[in-house]
Amino acid sequence: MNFFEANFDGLVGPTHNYAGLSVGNVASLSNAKNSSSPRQAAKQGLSKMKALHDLGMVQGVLAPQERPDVYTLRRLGFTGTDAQVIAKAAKQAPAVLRAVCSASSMWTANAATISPSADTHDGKVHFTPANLTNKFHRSLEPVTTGRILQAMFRDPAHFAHHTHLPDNDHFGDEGAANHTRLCSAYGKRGVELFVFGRYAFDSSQPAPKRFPARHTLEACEAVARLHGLSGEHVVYMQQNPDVIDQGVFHNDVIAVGNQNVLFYHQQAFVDTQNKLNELRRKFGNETDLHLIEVKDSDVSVSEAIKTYLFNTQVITLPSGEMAIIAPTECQESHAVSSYLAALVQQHTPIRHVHYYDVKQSMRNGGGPACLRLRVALSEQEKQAVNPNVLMNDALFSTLNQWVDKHYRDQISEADLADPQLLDESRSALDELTQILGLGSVYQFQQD
Ligand code: SUG
Repeated sequence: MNFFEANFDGLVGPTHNYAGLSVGNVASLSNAKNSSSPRQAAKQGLSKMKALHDLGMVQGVLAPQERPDVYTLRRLGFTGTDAQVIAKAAKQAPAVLRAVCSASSMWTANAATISPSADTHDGKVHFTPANLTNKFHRSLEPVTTGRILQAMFRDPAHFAHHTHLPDNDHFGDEGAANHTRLCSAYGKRGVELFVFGRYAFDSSQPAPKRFPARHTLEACEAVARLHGLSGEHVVYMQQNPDVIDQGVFHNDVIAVGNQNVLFYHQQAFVDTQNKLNELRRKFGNETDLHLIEVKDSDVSVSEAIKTYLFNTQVITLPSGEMAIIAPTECQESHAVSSYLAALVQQHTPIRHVHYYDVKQSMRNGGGPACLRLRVALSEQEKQAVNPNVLMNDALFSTLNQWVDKHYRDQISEADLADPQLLDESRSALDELTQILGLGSVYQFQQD
């Protein structure tokens, strides 16, 4: 049977803005309060999706969430009509209003952890939405994420959906941003590599000092249990606390993998050699495992954070060759672009590099890999996916028109207090659920 990897990219929501909400994420803090362009952001994302579709990849769209989240404002004691709730929050708690307006669900690498059917105990594809507890604005996402995933992957014969882990920092879970699957082929059982920032129940273990470690070992173990993975096919690696303290807030800012390739920075992990030996052993020798380590002397950690060299997508093209999908920031850096030009000449499966402009997202710390959720599927499982969410020429043009109709060109901090923004966002999402055939996944559609 034919197996492949599908990428589901987050469609940027109508409230995309720069609010400086993510301590530990350098770009988010340094662009705080700049004005944003939701329309441009959504179009940059759509262009990347279309480009991957045109490369012959299976590409899907993951819908954004309803923002501002007035339900959360009500839970926090703001009362009255929706417009009054927003006005009161703007006056009394502007930082809270900024948080409930974030379009952060666009970074779908953080939406969930997915284990393909070849790895799980019951032969189904398993989904666990990430609780994203470490950041208030992101902790508002998992319930709706779960609903949207269920509306996309409906068939219980193929897809198993779990509830997100308990909402507490002990089980802080950032989803697939810290999860990589290595395999000889998509349909063969793989090794699932879970990367965590700290131990929740053992404070004697190393942990970052300056910035938060958002994801715990205990969260990784819980997801592996839920998905019915065999211990012989799972590896847990700790992120180097020093790189978290330099701004590597997710592992996908310093490492990325695909099939038999793991591409990572020399400083990414703790106990690197032992752990990579475990990975080699569990991977087996059906095919060569390429562990491509980038040295400090080639690209420093700070250059990697600035350019997002590792927040690239390593994809397998229909030809069987691999390509790196990189942000234009990599092309603009001499160190990184020359590294990549040399890499594609070496004896690894990576033969091509393609650059795309996702600057609107990059300014909040979200590169090409943050914008996508990977789901390895068989042909039969793909047939069971809601077909309306799969990218093609017609959907690309419909979604571009939809963006033109509903999105503002510019948003600044003051605009977040405009009650009109909620109405605009709701009418956009209402229409989107019809385009994508999602049903009533949003709270406002259920009231
Ligand atoms: O969670 N930024 C996101 C970026 C997520 C990137 N994802 C991956 N690396 N997979 C975050 O830090 C910033 C929002 C703001 O500041 O307005 C933000 O949420």
